[in-house]
Amino acid sequence: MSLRFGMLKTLSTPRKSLAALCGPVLALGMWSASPLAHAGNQLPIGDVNAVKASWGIVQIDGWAIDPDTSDSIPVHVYLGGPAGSGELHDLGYANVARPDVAAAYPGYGLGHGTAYNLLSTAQTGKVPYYVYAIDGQDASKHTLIGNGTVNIPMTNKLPVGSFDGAAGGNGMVTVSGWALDPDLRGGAIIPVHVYVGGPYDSGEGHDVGEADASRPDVTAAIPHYDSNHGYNATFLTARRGTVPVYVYAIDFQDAHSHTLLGIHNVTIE
Ligand SMILES: [Ca+2]
Ligand SMILES: [Ca+2]
Repeated sequence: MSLRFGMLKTLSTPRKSLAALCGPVLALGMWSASPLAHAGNQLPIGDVNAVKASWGIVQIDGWAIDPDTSDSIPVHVYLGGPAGSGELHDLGYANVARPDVAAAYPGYGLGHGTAYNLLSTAQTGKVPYYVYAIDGQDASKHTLIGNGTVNIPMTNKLPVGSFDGAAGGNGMVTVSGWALDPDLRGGAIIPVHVYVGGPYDSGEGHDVGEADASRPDVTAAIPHYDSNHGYNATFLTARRGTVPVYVYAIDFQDAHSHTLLGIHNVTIE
């Protein structure tokens, strides 16, 4: 059985043009109720608060409000150039709670942040980015709420971690340890695959899920990876006798890459 490597589901790379995403212009009478009465269409406001990048990934945090409505509005990001020439990433609606923005713009509600969406890109090096908030009433109109240059690393960092312990039982194996991808700080978690009786090309494969169990010692020892990165799994096996157990951590960006975290021998009855 081989490792079940596949494309990462959480990454997406929309390629549609800005124009293709623009809907029909709404008539004035269809506008949503406005917190601030105003005669004409007002263009969105917003800001980009932080930009992060690792190999293959850009993350942008910001907010956007259309002054004409308390509804959330879409945000588009272009990498490599402005709208029309760059690589489009549709962040969807900026609807993540941003209490600071809500406090600064009372009457518009809480949900106007973009959070750190994962934008998958093949671009590397110093890459220009442009962030647009799309008007809530006229999708052909937008506001550039931030732009600059993000430095996208040229190389992928492979997972790190540990295979701390293993135990055999009556037709069962238990493994424990921790794993994380150094490219992704914060809450990103990665899968762990275990092979009994040999490495991934000859052993019996088990996908034991993502390393998301509590490991306060790891959290304390490795700053900025402040999430749960432990794994602790017990599973059935057909193998018997004293056999080696291999544990692999699967890379976050590239599911074809992995790190062998360790090998332990167990005895299975
Ligand atoms: Ca508007
Ligand atoms: Ca990585």
